[in-house]
Amino acid sequence: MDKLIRCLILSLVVMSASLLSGDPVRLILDTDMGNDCDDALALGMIHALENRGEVRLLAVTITKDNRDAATYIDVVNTFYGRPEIPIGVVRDGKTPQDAPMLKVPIKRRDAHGKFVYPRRVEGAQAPEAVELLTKILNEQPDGSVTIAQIGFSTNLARLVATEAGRALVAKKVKTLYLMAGNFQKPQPEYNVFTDGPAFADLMKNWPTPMVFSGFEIGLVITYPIESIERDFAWVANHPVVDAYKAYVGKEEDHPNWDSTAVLQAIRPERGYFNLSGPGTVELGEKNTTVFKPDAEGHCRYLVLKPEQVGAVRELIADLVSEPPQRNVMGAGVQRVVF
Ligand SMILES: [Ca+2]
Repeated sequence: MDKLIRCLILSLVVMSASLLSGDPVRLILDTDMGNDCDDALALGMIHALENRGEVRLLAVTITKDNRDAATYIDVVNTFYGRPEIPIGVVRDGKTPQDAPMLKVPIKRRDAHGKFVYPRRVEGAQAPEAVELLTKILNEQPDGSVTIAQIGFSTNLARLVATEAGRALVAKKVKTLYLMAGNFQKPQPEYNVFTDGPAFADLMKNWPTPMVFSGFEIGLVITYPIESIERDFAWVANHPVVDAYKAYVGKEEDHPNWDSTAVLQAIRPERGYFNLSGPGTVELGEKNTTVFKPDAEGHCRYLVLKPEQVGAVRELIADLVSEPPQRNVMGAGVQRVVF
């Protein structure tokens, strides 16, 4: 009998351990949606991985100061059956310009005058990003949150500008993944130079580990145009495809910087990339990123594994083009009947 009870206890322990390791990554996405279609690809990929129970998207915060960005993100979340995901917007932020990759899908109407892509909120109604980040982090268990920053550092630098903000991040955030910088050449990278002071502040104040996907990674891991043309045949209209076409404007593969940072954030243990040793990152001359090896440093950057490039490229394309599990009809799109 004793043996049986011990066996039962052991299997319960094993079961709970496996449940624990299978817990979805609690993710916040901070994006400059609208400045390049790779943010839209990354958001589509997150939803596909959430369908598989690998991630839970807690919130999306935006550093592009244009309200269409929030509307478009809500359109995509609604398309994937998750209109409840909170969205926060930057105040007095960078790049307020309108963007066709946002305008085209959010304005599209069908023959009856209805939106092709329903949405829950218009951007103007969304709360301020740092307030939302503070609220969401406070609600999460300690040490449980992953953040992926795939735009400028405006919001996250503001979050850790105060002692209270730094303490909250230190308590709640496991790792920050960033698409930022260039770790191959001393060249300025868009996400860094668009808000250089915010990047410098973030590097000074962020209290937990950071993993960078530099410009050189997404430049090689492109999104294949064949996928845009062939892999979405299951649906008549798709907001990520609309964004890709409106942004790229021609039939070609497009660098996919943001999805690489997000993939590593959700699947850090799968060996898609090598990791540099530890070090520090700071803002260099002319908005370059300077990495200094340091055993005490809490920054690392992704290094390409040449033998994995093809596999990662296909994996991301398969995930982005994966059909949503629910609410496809509710999202006002037509499923192709085979
Ligand atoms: Ca971006």
